[in-house]
Amino acid sequence: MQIKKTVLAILVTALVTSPVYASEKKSHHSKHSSKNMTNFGPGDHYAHSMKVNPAKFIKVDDISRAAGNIPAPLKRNQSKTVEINLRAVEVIGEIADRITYHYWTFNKTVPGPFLRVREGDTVELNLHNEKNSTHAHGIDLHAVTGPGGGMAVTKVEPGNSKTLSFKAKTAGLYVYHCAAGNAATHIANGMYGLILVEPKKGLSKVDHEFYVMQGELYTKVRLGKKGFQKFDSYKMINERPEYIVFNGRTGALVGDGQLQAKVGDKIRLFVGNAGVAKISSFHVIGEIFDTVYPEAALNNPHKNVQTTLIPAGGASMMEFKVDYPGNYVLVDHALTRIDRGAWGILNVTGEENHKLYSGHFDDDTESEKDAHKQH
Ligand SMILES: [Cu+2]
Repeated sequence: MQIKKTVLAILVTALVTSPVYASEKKSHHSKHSSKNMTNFGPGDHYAHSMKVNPAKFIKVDDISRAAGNIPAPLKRNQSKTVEINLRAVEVIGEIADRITYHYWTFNKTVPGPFLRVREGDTVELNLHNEKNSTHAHGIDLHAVTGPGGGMAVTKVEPGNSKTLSFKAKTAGLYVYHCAAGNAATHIANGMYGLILVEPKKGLSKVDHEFYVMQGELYTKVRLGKKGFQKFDSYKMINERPEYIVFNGRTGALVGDGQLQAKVGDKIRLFVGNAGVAKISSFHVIGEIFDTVYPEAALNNPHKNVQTTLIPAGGASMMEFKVDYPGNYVLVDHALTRIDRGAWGILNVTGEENHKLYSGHFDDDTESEKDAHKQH
């Protein structure tokens, strides 16, 4: 018993005096948080409040990344070395009309760029952290095998750059995110995206591919309140987001941002969930997914699925043909979340097939009304 206690004491002492652990704790406490609160994670303390002067950051017109903004399928038959340049940029963007937020981003949008490489490629990823950033940033890509998924070699201070080299050895669709400091805080503030490692034989041909990513925003003041919103770390640790959104803000995939297709088109959705807390029950109202690659594992597709789970820090791939014109609403089917922003529109144009679907349509469907209101 005595021996066990001694071993435990040595372990605890080693942990507390470990240089990395000690320095992170110290720098964080001095900057941001109360010393009275206990936390048990290996990263910085979650308690985080900082004075932000919005005037010190660039204001972006649109924080969201367009769903169609995806590199084309790769046509190569060989592996190569791919260079990727990312910038950690803190900006002011709008969660909704006149509701602004200090977003932390990769390349000034949420989600960050859709990265596309081929199985077997060597990726050289350069990460630059802008000079005016308030924090060190870094990147953990779930496509990487190795400590921190890249984070162990990419923690970069403002004004500096770092390079990570990795072999994309396993095909799949993966989340990437910043994991510096308190990782959850950096994700909640917008630092996430998807990387597709295309299998050597490529993916099947489709007419449209779309990039959708669910995320959460933890603002101090309640949903809908106008003005500049501060981050609330207590709401984050209590897993109570005010906003749950697709592609960075409310209404990102509505109006000009809606997904567009024609009757007969085959669609592929790449859907990621940044979390940081909630599991997404992803569904498209009025559609059935012909094929789902659950958790984006490419080898075991499921057929004819209505709703698919996307874990926090996970992704899924869905394929389906659109058969009838109209608006199809993308949702997290934990449906109260649509009022927090988690919805978008897939608009399909073309001929009606009354054998497939008929009845008297409302002049203005609910979803269209909402689309106009948002826009
Ligand atoms: Cu970060």
